[in-house]
Amino acid sequence: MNKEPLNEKEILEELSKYKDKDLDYDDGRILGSMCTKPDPLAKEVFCDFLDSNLGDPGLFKGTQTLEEEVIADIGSFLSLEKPYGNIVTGGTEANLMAMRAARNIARDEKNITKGEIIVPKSAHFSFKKASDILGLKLVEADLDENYKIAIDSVKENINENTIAIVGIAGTTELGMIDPIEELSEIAISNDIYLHVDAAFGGFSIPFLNNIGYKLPNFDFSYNGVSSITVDPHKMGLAPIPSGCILFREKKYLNAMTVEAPYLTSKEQSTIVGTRLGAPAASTWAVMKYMGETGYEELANECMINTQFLADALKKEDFELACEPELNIIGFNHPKIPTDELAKMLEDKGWMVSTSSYPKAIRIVLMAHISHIHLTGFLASLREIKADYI
Ligand code: 0PR
Repeated sequence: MNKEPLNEKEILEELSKYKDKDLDYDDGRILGSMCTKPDPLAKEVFCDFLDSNLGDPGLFKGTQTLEEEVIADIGSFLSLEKPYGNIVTGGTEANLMAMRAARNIARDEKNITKGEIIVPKSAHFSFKKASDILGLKLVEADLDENYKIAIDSVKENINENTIAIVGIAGTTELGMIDPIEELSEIAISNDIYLHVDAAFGGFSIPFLNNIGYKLPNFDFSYNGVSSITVDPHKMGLAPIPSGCILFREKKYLNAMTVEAPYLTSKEQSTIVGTRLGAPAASTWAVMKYMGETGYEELANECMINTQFLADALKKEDFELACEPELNIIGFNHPKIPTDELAKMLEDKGWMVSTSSYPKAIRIVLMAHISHIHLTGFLASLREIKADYI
C-alpha cells in the first residue's frame, strides 16, 4: 500500500501497463470465450448507473423499472407474458437461484429434505457449485450420440428425492440444445421442477428461428419449464456482469424471500444484497439499441462464420466432434493430440479452449470474430499440420 497518494496521471499510467497485458477482443485471437466486446452504448450507460443499488430499490425506482422491463422483454421472446425474475451477475448465479427455488419449493410442498438434481453430463460447472452450496446431490444423466441429454437416462435417475431436472439450450462445450419438449413432458408427469440453462443460447436461438433456422425450441411454451437462465453478457452484447433468471410463477421467488426490514423493499429473494444497477441499465440500453432485427443479424453472422469454419476444417482433414447447432465448434485432427494442437495454436497467438467431453479444440464464434480472423486461423492450422505430420 502506498503511504502518499498518487496523482491521477500516475495511477492511469500505471494501470495502462496492466491493461496492456490483457488480450483485446478486437484482435480476434480470443477464440474460446462466450463473452465479447460489449456495445459502446452499453459501456457508456454502465458508467452512468455506477451508483445505483438494486439492493435497496426504493431509492432507485428508475433502475428497478429498467430491471423489470428487461425481464419482461426477455420473457416476450421466451413465450412468457409475465415473467418474474432478476438481473444477476451471470449464469452461475441465475442457475444457483433456480436450484434454490426448486429446493425450497420441494422442501415446503413435498417435505423433501435430501434433494437431488438431474443435470446432463454436459451441464456447466455452476451446477456443481449450486449443489454444493445448497446441499443437493448432483446426478449426471448420460448424453446421446449428439451430446444431448439422453431421455432414458433422465427417466432412470428419477426417484422420490428428485427436486429438479435441468436441460441446456446451448451447452458450454459444444453449443448443443437438449430436447426440452421431452424433458417438459417428464417434468409434468413426475411433478418435478424443470430448469433450462439457456445462458448461451437464450439470446440467439429465438432470433435464429425468427429468420428461418429450425432449431429446437426450449422456452416457456412448454408447460413443464419453470425457469430459464439467459445471459445478456454472452450473446446479448451486454457488459459483464449481466445474467438473467426468469421464473414462470412468483411462488418460486417467494420461496426464497427473506425479510429485509430496514430496506425500502422489506424483503429480498436474490442471493446478492447490494446489487449494482448498471447491468440493468446497460442491458436495457443494448436491447433497445439492437432490437429483434439487430439480434437476428448478430446471431446469423455468428452462424455464417461457424458454417464457414466448419466446412473449411473438414476440407483440411480435421474432424468435427459433431455438426454445430449453434456458434460453437469442437474439432480434432486424427494425427495431432488435442492438447498439443491447442498449445501449438497458442504459440501462434490463438487462444482456443479445449472441451472435455469429447476432448476437442473448442471454438466459440462470438461477434468479435470475423471472416478475416478465421482465414488467419486456418492458415495457422495448415502450418501446424505441415510441421507436425
Ligand atoms: N451456463 C452455461 C451454459 C454456460 O456456458 C456458462 C458459462 C454458465 C452457465 C455460467 O455463466 P457465468 O460464467 O456467466 O456465471 N460459460 C462460459 C464457460 O464456462 C463462461 C466463460 C466466458 C468462460 C468467457 C470463459 C470465458 O473466456 O465456458
